[in-house]
Amino acid sequence: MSPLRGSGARARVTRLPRRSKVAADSGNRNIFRYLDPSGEGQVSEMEWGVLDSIFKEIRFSIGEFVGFLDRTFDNLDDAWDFLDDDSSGAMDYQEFTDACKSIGFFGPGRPIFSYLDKDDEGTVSLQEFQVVRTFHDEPVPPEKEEQ
Ligand SMILES: [Ca+2]
Ligand SMILES: [Ca+2]
Repeated sequence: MSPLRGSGARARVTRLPRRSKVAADSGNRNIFRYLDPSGEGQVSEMEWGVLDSIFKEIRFSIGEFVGFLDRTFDNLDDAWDFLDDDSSGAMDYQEFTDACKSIGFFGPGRPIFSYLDKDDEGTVSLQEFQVVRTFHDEPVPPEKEEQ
């Protein structure tokens, strides 16, 4: 019997998981993966609550990170020149952690980096880095002032 017998054999198409009812938008994708390691594309409502608070925490951390950049550099272009230490046009994780140390930022580096690395390929491009500008534009929470 020929092992090649069976003309009907065809490659099995692996179906992508159905889109979760909780949409994992690009900003949340990396975090989403933490909570959905099996990749079934579903998070329960309870998990979503956890996700949401993690997400807020990461946004807060990035806000802090951007604050550090602000205090250290004149503008974000200068910050980028510093972050992309070897001027390769992208910041890898090593460059990121080195830069964090240099500016004295000891926040949660990995989640911040993962957030910035939107396409998840392991480096943050200048274009991906632009997202920090949105943290700039966020209204600063009003300080509790007398009067
Ligand atoms: Ca680089
Ligand atoms: Ca990237």
